Amino acid sequence: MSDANTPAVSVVVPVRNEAGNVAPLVAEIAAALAGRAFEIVYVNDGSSDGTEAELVALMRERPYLRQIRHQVSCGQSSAVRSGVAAARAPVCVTLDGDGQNDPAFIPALLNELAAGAPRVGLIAGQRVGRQATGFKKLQSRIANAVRGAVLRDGTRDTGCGLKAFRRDVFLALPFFDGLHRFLPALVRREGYDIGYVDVVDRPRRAGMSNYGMWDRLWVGILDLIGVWWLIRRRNLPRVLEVKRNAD
Ligand SMILES: Nc1nc2c(ncn2[C@@H]2O[C@H](COP(=O)(O)OP(=O)(O)O)[C@@H](O)[C@H]2O)c(=O)[nH]1
Ligand SMILES: [Mg+2]
Repeated sequence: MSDANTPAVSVVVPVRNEAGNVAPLVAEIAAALAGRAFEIVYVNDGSSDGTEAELVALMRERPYLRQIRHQVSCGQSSAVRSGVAAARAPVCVTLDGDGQNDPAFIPALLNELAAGAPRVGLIAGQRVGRQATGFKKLQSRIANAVRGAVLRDGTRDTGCGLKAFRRDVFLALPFFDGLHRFLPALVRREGYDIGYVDVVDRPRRAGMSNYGMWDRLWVGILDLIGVWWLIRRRNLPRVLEVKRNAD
C-alpha cells in the first residue's frame, strides 16, 4: 500500500510494554493481509520498555505501520479508541499485542463482516482451545457466564482481542474505561447484528500479562451494571428522510 492511498482496513493494536512482541506480530499481520490495502496502527499506551524504539525501527522499513502514543498510560479501552479514531480505513480490526491472537484469522473476520453488511456491525473472535492457565480460564468462564446472563448478548466470549467492525459504528458507542470487554452488547444496542468466528488462541510470546484478577473483577462488576443500564435505557429511532416532491 502506498501512503497516499486510503487503506481498506486498519489493524489497531493496543500495547503497553510489549517489547519483543512487536516485530513478529507486525510480520504476521502483514502476511495475513498481503494483497489488501491495509495499515497497522499501534497504540503505545505509555510503555516504559523498548516498545516505542522497536516500533520506530520497524516503521523505517514498513510504510504501512504507524504508532500513536499516549504520554501516560490510559488503559486498553482508551488505546483502542485512540487507534480507531486515528485509523484511516472504514473497517477496523483489533488484536492484542502480545501474540496471543493469531493474525491468520483476520481475513475470516473481514470476510464475515463484508458478507453480513450492512446488518452486521461487529465480528467477534471467540476463543477455542485456550492457552491460559486453569485459574485464568476459570475466571474468564465465570465472567463470561455472568455477563451473558445479565446482558443476554448471545456471546460466549467477549475477552478475545480479535474483532472486526465498522469504524463509524465503534466511534458512535458511548465511551467508558472498560468498553473493549462489552463490544457485542454495545454494538447490538445500536441496532446491529453480531457475527462470530472461532479463533485458536496462542500463548503470550514474551513479557507478562498487564492484568491481575482484582483489576478486572471490581471494575468488571461496575461496568456490567453500567452496560445493563445503557441497554435498559436504549431508545433507537428508525430515522427516514422524507424525499422532496419532484414537481
Ligand atoms: N494500551 C494498553 N494496552 C494494554 C493495557 N493493558 C493491557 N494492554 C494490552 O492489551 C492486550 C491484552 O493484555 P494482556 O496483558 O495480554 O492481558 P491477558 O491476555 O488477559 O493476560 C495486550 O496487547 C496488552 O499489551 C493498557 O493499560 N493499555
Ligand atoms: Mg494476553
